[in-house]
Amino acid sequence: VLAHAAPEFLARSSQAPSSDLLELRDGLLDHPAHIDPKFLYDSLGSSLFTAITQLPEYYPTRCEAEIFERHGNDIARHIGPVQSMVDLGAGDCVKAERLFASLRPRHYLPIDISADYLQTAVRRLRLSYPDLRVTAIGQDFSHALALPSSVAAEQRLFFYPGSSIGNLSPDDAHAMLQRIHAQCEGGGLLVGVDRVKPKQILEPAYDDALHLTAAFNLNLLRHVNALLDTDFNVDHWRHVALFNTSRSRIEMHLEAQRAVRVNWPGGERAFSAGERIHTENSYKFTPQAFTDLLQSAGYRDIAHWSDSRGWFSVFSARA
Ligand code: AVJ
Repeated sequence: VLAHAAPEFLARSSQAPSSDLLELRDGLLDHPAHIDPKFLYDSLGSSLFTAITQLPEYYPTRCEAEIFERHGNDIARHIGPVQSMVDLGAGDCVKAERLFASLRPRHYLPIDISADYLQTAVRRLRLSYPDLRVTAIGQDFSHALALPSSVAAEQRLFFYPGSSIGNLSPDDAHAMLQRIHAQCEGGGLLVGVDRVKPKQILEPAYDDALHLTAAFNLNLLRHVNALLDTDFNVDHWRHVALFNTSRSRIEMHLEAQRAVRVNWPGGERAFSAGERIHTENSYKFTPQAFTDLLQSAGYRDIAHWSDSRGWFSVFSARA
């Protein structure tokens, strides 16, 4: 249920919906166990991710910024006029903000599961851009995309940066692209995609020397403890990141460093030493593979730009 928390702030209640809790519990009981990566983003998790984007090993954010800096004018020309800009997984809203000057949206709609974090970002934006209409939406858009009916359908741009789409399985990515397509006919999509490259570059980006990614991954257990009343002891787990070449994805896991029993009201799960919980996939694409995916989801006029090393690409397509 949508509720008005503040003018132009639409948020679900701060409690996770019961379907999320069931999904979490089922994932913990599965073999192998898994937790959806959206649960990485409690308030501390969002801050840790922002810190990760500043690490020397974590190249995607800088590569994408380089693409917008070098090719921003071409990209804006390809997109055409923008009335409303819907930012999927907006986080601190900094990426969208850099495009305001070239895209000149009238109405900005950041959506993020981390509602409190988003609200802080939006407060700052409203001061800097008094003429921009901002509607912040604290929502999990992984299953359904619900936009307020007051948003003009014409010249709507969906912005899905940072290779967040890489978190989805190929089937789920296809379904997400179709859902976006259904909501932006006459408009378009601007999406950032991380590219296939050698393991020697990929793995350190997800297993950095400062162990920020380890903290980001382990923080998931604190968040799950808060949501499910589980008794995970973070000290008993270690961060694992590896590139799965055949599936073209980075995988993050949490590995039990010894035999562990996890309890929660109404359930428990035993993990043996070395047993893992799968916490994230981050798919890497070739430009051809992503072009095919966009085409199969119904997009046309597909163009893409890359950074100087060819590590990351930004795609613009019409719905
Ligand atoms: C926010 C999903 C794009 O997959 O690179 C960063 C998340 N995980 N380090 C990514 C993440 C570990 C990030 N995305």
